[in-house]
Amino acid sequence: MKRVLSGIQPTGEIHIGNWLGAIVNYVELGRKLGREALYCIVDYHAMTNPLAYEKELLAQRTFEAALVNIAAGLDPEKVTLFVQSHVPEHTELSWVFTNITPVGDLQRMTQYKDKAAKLESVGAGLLMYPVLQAADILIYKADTVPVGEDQIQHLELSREIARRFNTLFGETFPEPTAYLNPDAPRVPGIDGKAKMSKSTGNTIGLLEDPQSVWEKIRLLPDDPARIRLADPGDPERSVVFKFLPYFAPKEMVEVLKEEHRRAGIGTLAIKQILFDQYMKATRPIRERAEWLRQNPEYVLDGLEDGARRARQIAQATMQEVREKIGLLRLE
Ligand code: AQP
Repeated sequence: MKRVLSGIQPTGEIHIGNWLGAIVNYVELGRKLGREALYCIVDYHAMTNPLAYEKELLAQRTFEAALVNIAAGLDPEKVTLFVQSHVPEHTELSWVFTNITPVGDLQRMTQYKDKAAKLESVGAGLLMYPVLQAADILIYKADTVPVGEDQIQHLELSREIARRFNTLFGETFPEPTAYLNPDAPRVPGIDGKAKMSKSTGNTIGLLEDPQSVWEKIRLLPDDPARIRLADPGDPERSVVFKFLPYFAPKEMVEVLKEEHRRAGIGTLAIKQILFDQYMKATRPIRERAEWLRQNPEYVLDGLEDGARRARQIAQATMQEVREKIGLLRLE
């Protein structure tokens, strides 16, 4: 059976990059492609970066990530939403994959290099991150993975791992392909440059306090050449216009670009429109999140049920893998 799978790390507040880059696709993709869909809160991945991992916060962040996904539209009765550590077969399969993955391939991963460069001591888990990710996907034999552009390189490695396993042990895994949101493959951070990312702290949260969101939007850099209200601007050089199309209708964006070019509207007024549109888009998610906070058992029951369903598939795959790699079996 063809399946969709994706994962999200409980490393901090879910942001609009996660939402637009990945979660919006989670909601519809399984139904659209007629495939079973599984979504995973990857808590073991959250341990790989010591700058983002905090023991005291991990459980709460995991719950919160599940809550936000449900609030954003994932229906735990229609898709399988679960926590990675509740299905131990992921880590078991990742060990098998570790043995068929060249260290050099892992050292070439851009995310590994970027993160390792910020650390005094690099744990082996950070290097193995894409191997565990390959196991997350392949344990369900998923062939479609809705992700942001930042995950393309890791996904290519998952394909290579699947190929290598199939060559060594016989046809077992499909080669999974990425499914990007063409409108938001890479949402920038609030500086307009680096990718928006929980661990970088350059985010606008999906459920962030409105006052704090406004403060961030208020400080978004405009075209640096536009100093006074009367100065004409170039919307291509304005970070405000990088965010506006995510929330405002196309026609509205075009009108505002034109106004910006001919200095017909002040930057603060455009920022106010961006804020209003962001609030409009996120309001239903905020309302559902509020309800879920009052009814946490809905989230927890969904996760329990999800882990049970995921485990059935994962156990069957592991059984097949154990046989193929030649382990001694007792029954
Ligand atoms: N800025 C983004 N634009 C589009 N998609 C994005 N994703 C993440 N950031 C963007 C996609 O969201 C899914 C979950 O990814 P994640 O949990 O790794 O998100 P993160 O915010 O990137 O988390 P971290 O902890 O800060 O990780 P690093 O440090 O690795 O960036 C994925 O599908 C991702 O592509």
